[in-house]
Amino acid sequence: MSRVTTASVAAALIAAPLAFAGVFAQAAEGAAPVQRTPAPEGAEVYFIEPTDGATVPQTFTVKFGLKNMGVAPAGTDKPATGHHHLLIDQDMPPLDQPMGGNIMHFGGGQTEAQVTLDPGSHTLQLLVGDMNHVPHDPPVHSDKITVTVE
Ligand SMILES: [Cu+2]
Repeated sequence: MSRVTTASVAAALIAAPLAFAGVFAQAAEGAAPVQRTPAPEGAEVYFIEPTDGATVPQTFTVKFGLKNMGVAPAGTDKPATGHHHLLIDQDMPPLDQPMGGNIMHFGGGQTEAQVTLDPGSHTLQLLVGDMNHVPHDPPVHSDKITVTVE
């Protein structure tokens, strides 16, 4: 099992605006499908680092790249924008509801993060969410990459 340090998660949570708390409440009440935001034409999210197959130390920096759309903090109602989400050792979440607390949100508009993982093999994947943390339609996500943590 992988583990994200409390520090990393806390950083992501602190950076997220208050709207984030509302998402948890909403998710707890039962996830009704919500309106999805159309993805901008040609939108693409990818890892600047690490690269697929890289060997990394236990604490390492993940840099998010985004093409043909902009980064905006969660809650920002602006066309062709979204914020980053990092999926660690998991598959894509349901696409018709806000992403939950098991996913790292970068609702402050961050474009990189420090992540600490247990030694071993781990997968990483990026998924952009709209102002309400819902994946765009079609979803803007990276390839799932694998890193080896020393
Ligand atoms: Cu989010």
